[in-house]
Amino acid sequence: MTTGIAERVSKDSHVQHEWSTAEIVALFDLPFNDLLYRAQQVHREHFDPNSVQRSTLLSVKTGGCSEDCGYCSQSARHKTGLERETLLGIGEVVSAARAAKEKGASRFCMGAAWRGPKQKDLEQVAEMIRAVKGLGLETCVTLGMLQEGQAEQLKAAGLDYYNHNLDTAPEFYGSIVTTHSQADRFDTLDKVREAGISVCCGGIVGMGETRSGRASLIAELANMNPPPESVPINNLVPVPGTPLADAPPIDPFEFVRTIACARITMPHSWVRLSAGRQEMSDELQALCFLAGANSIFYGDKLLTTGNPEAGRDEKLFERLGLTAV
Ligand code: SAM
Ligand code: DTB
Ligand code: SF4
Repeated sequence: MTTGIAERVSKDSHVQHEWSTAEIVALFDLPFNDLLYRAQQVHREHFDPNSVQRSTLLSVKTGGCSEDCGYCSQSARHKTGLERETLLGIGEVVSAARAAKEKGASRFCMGAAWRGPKQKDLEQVAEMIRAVKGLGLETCVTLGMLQEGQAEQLKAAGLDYYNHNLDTAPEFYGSIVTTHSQADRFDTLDKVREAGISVCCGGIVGMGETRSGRASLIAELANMNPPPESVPINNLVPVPGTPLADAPPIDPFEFVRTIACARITMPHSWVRLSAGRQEMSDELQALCFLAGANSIFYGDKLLTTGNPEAGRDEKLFERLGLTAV
């Protein structure tokens, strides 16, 4: 029996967290080599250090989202010049999934720019999940907030993972998003868990948060009971027209430290080196793998922004002796 996450948050003062923010700040503060050594030790206890899981993303409904997330190209409130698209047809989704499988992805993730799905939309997404699952791929969707009963419908269609991020420290969340709260996010995460779907939940760094803010986000993730099976760590992709277009980039070593802290505090989770990889050198990505990242998005596009071409990733895997899960 898992503890309800929303319940844990509303009774926050009574919760005995396994990881305090201060403990995670102390990890961040370690000399870089000590932190990486510790992360690598934890990584090797629980995973093959030379295997990396690969998921391909597809935006099945792009743009026009009612929410005001300050980083997002798809919010209707920001003038990003992104063209809105309606929900893709099943044929397009199946051919993209088939191509992803042929290129060597093991999971196919479908994202929709919604506050949450309407019942009619959910039925169409369920059909997509059934079709993708039928190709022998693991399935993941990210559709926003779920209503009662919707997680069960997704589970019945064959959904393996639901992605719903906490995105940033609780004390910073209101500076980035005002149209929903972290409590709303926890409510959906509880529904996903209760339906028996694996949880994919992480966040974004480089939005102007402090080191303590990054530690506080990691503490929230690590103290979930159980922690998410998959933890995407996104480096902000600054999108012109969004409030965060000019956010100063995070020091790359601080990004690696964030990965290492996630690995140490969530030893059994897949830690995903997510958005922002296109702007990273091969050397920086290698450091992220050394710090315990063992999953990536694979394919030329994320949802609306770029990702390294599959060929570049293939070469990097070969140079580092990595194998795909
Ligand atoms: N609407 C759904 C939601 O908010 O959960 C699903 C789609 S949303 C685009 C999925 C995640 O992508 C966000 O939670 C955020 O972590 C990440 N993301 C969005 N825009 C980003 C950006 N510009 N840079 C880095 N990560 C981003
Ligand atoms: C996640 O944490 N990162 C992915 C996935 N979950 C859905 C999305 C990254 C989006 C980056 C910006 C874009 O392409 O629009
Ligand atoms: Fe973007 Fe999702 Fe926020 Fe909508 S809810 S603006 S798609 S991150």
